[in-house]
Amino acid sequence: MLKIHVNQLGWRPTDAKKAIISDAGATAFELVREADGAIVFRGKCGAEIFDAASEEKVRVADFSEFADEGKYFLRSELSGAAADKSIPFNIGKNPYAGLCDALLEFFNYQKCGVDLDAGLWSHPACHTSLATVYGTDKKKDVSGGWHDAGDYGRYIVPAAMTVADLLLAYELSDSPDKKIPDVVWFELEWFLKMQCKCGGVYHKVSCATFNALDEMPHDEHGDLVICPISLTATADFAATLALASRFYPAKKDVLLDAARRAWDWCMENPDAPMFTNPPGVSTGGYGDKSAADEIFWAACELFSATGEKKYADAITENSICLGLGWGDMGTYGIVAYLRAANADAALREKMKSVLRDHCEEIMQAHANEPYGTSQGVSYRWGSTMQVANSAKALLFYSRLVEKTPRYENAALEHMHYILGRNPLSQSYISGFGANAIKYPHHRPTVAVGAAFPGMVSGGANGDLTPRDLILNETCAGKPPSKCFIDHIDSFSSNEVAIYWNASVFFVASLLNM
Ligand code: 9MR
Ligand code: 9MR
Ligand code: ZN
Repeated sequence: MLKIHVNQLGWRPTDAKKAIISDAGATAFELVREADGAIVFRGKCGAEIFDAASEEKVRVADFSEFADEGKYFLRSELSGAAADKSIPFNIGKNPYAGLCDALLEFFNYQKCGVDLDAGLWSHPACHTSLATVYGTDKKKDVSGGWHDAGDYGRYIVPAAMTVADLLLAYELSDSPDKKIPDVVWFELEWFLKMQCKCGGVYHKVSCATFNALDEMPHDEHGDLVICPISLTATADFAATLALASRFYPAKKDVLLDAARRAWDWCMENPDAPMFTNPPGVSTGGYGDKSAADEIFWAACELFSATGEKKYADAITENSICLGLGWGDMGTYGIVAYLRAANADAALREKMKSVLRDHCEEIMQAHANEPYGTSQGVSYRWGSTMQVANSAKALLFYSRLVEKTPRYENAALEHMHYILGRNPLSQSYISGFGANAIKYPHHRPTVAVGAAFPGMVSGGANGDLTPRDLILNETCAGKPPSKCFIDHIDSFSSNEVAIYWNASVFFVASLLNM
């Protein structure tokens, strides 16, 4: 068991560099050059800290002042045991080279409905047959879009936040050679197909049940079912297309028209029941308790895109809400409103202060978490995204309201957790880090027998989802941040998903990693 936890890619010379040693007996540490074993830096460990999420006493090994480029590892004497070593890592100008490209490349691999030319993972077009609208004999072409995750369902709700993250990453990045990723338009074309003539948007399309774990996409031949229209999918669709309309000038009218019709449907059907899988369908549900946050987001995006009064009227102090996960989307609404021309000054100030309070809460939790997170003891299905989402909130504030260096630094600390500085010394991104995930719950990975680089794993899940047998077998009784297994069967700790990739991509690209 590794006890000295580092970002397995390393650090940039001028960044703060802190490793965590999960052994209170370690009091001093050495930084050793890998090539010749020379000790290049010695330091004292910080005071003992109790980390609630791993239920361990840890110490910080801070070597920020050492900035010489090279490959190193850390070494320390542990209580009563021999010296322990960390995984070797780089100090260099760009230890994260290739990371953002790989995180984005994932969206090419997840393409549905087209021939995929991608080495080992190549396959002919999948899921191209017409789909049946549930409960009718109506057939519809809804080909295209991305497979959601390790399964081949295509769901509007999680796809909406994915598109938002990719477009906002483009918009807020200060990289000189940025460009709008082509794969986003691929997804938007699918969105357009998922709208009914009535303006409402179908919640999802998939086979009725999940297929075998070792099936390539084109080998899934079950009938495709389009699930009923939902309020959350329709509001998310309106928000996403209104947002996208400013990125694709040539398509602006098509996108805005679809977004407006979706909005009108929401206004005409405010009491539509929240989505649950209809009888016979058991793929991803993406149900919700409330659509208020999705409607708030849609109103803010449509107002930002059109400046029209009817959307402004829907935005009130009471409607302001927070959230950056597929179930709670409020912060995206704030982000849209803060960018809108002609926004109401008082409402804008209110939203800034709501976002600032939220960021301060994140910073308070962050101050108590040696691994650089702000989770408390909450590690649930998709915890890697939740870690990235806290960083995302900090970056939205810092880039849209006021440049805030301590928020920027905290966001980077969250990334160190994802890249291996965590209680398990586990890099949650395939191909990045000496101990990166290798066996994600991802059908093409299982079918081919190899994972492609740049996939973000869901991560530690202290809830021990009962149906996830392998997670229960290996992690029962463990503290929340240690409930993880790099195993193809652990769908609740080691699946991959488009919105987990997009969240991490957003943070990594804004931080120029
Ligand atoms: O593979 C499925 C995965 O994509 C879902 O996230 C997960 C949760 O609904 O379910 C997985 O399917 C499993 C099923 O629920 C239980 N039996 C094993 C399946 C994995 O092969
Ligand atoms: O990411 C979703 C997570 O927040 C939920 O707790 C979980 C159970 O409802 O579902 C996750 O989403 C899965 C979806 O239902 C099917 N495709 C794979 C998704 C990631 O595991
Ligand atoms: Zn497909």
